[in-house]
Amino acid sequence: MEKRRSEILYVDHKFCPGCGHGIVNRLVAEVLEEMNEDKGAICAVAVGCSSLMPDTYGVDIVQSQHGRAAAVAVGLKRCRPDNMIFSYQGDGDALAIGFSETMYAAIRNENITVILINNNNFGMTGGQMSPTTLENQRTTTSPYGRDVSITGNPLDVIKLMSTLDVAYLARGTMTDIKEITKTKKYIRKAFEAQKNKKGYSLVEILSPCPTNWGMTPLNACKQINQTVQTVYPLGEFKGGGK
Ligand SMILES: Cc1ncc(C[n+]2csc(CCOP(=O)(O)OP(=O)(O)O)c2C)c(N)n1
Ligand code: SF4
Repeated sequence: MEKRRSEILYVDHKFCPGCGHGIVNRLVAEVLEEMNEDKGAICAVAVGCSSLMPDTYGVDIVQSQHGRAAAVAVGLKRCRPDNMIFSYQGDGDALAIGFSETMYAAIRNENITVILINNNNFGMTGGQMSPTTLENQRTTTSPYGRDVSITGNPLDVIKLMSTLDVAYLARGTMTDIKEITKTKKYIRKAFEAQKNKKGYSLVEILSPCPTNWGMTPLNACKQINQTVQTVYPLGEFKGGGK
């Protein structure tokens, strides 16, 4: 059978088996192609597993310093206002060291799109606790489970940004076909907001990291469905009208 694949994805991705990044890469590629924006799209990545993209993803990509992808995307958009500009970041990258860049791009309602992969940990470096790690979740730096009396509560960035004057906020996941379809719709709406010059758009995607969660891919998806999404609810939170 003929293998259907977006032109942007010109070689196989390098993520671990069962990782959510690969599926999200595909969704972003499909949306850009369907919107005829694939040729001029420019992506900013920083560190984390998203930094594996430049080898496999066929749009121009700027490799930024840790956490700085949103600021780099803002610079790109201001120089190239007619190009589709997005950052593609993990939660450790965007919400730990890059928190300031992430928030200030939203506070200024910059006309960029942020694709945020929330896998509840710093994946590439071995599964350390990140701002989004769940209460009691074991990681390599919280071996007895995250103690929120010491670390504060898990960070819900969409809740935080909901108070801001931004164009579009949504949270999806990719645990089954129904959710993948919805998440693709969210990504499309986020890029449409940018195209219509409405301002800042962010789609957070709850994503499994079977390698660091120590789970099979199927159990990692179950963990998202049964636990993660009770802390980080799915849906559109701003700008969700047609
Ligand atoms: C300035 C700097 N600090 C720390 C690191 C180490 N580092 C590389 S990847 C990473 C974690 C990224 O985690 P996340 O953004 O959640 O992405 P994931 O790998 O989980 O997709 C860290 C801390 C670095 N490369 N540069
Ligand atoms: S370490 Fe986790 S996030 Fe990174 S590629 Fe592997 S499964 Fe995906």
